[in-house]
Amino acid sequence: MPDYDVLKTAMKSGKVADVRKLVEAALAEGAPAQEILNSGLLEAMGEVGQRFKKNEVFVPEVLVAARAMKAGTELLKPHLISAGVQALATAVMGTVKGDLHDIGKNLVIMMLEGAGFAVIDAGVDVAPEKFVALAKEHNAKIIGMSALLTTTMPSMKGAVEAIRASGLPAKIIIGGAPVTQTYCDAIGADGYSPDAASAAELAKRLIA
Ligand code: B1M
Repeated sequence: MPDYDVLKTAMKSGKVADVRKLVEAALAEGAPAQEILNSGLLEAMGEVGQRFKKNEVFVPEVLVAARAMKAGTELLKPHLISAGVQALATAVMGTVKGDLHDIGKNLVIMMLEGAGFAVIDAGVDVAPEKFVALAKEHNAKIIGMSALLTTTMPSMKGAVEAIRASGLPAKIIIGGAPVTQTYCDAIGADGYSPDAASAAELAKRLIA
């Protein structure tokens, strides 16, 4: 079993090269990518978040940890995505307008790809009309939206309205730390999920 404390320490200090080395070593010794993600990278980012909340660390520290997390998740990506699976359907996935957080969005993308979806990454700060345009262009069956700020959540409502008004048949799924099932019901999205893995399961159920 890899020493996840060492990996977490490297990630929290933003040591990109060390994180890469440790993730590669964990994979080489046969640890499952999902375990490395959960027990190493996600736990470390959770701890950074708690310290950020208590003003024990500040934006630059969070940013370097986020960069290290991205470096680690990039290495895990091919292991999380099952090779050669025929795309179930296309999904468009983005972080909503005004919001620049992309780590959760990228995890959801990985899980959707792992579940067999072809995913169009709309990026961050995505306006409702961009979700509509991309979904139309790629004939998407799923539109996924992520929001990390209470101030950007309302943009999800605008996007749901724009998607419904466009007549697109795509199912809309939402998530992100402040998002809840109650909010999902209130804005008329098709589904909410609290984490990336269950977002992929939800998307599969919705297109079944
Ligand atoms: Co920001 N930030 N941040 N930040 N940041 C939070 C979100 C915050 C909770 C920190 C805090 O105060 N404790 C707080 C929001 C408070 C609020 O609104 N209630 C906050 C703030 C205030 C801000 C700024 C305003 C700070 C400032 O500038 N004063 C600013 C806003 C910038 C902007 O977006 N316009 C800001 C900036 C940043 C950084 C740039 C420094 C950096 C982002 C780097 C990046 O993403 N590339 C950052 C980070 C890293 C965080 C924390 C520490 C970590 C977020 C994260 O990546 N978590 C965060 C505190 C925290 O969460 N503990 C915080 C890991 C990620 C995997 O989780 O995205 O929740 P998450 O995804 C989860 C689930 O939510 C779910 O799946 C994932 C797990 O499997 N999920 C979905 C996500 N999307 C989904 C979609 C789905 C389904 C599930 O369906 C489609």
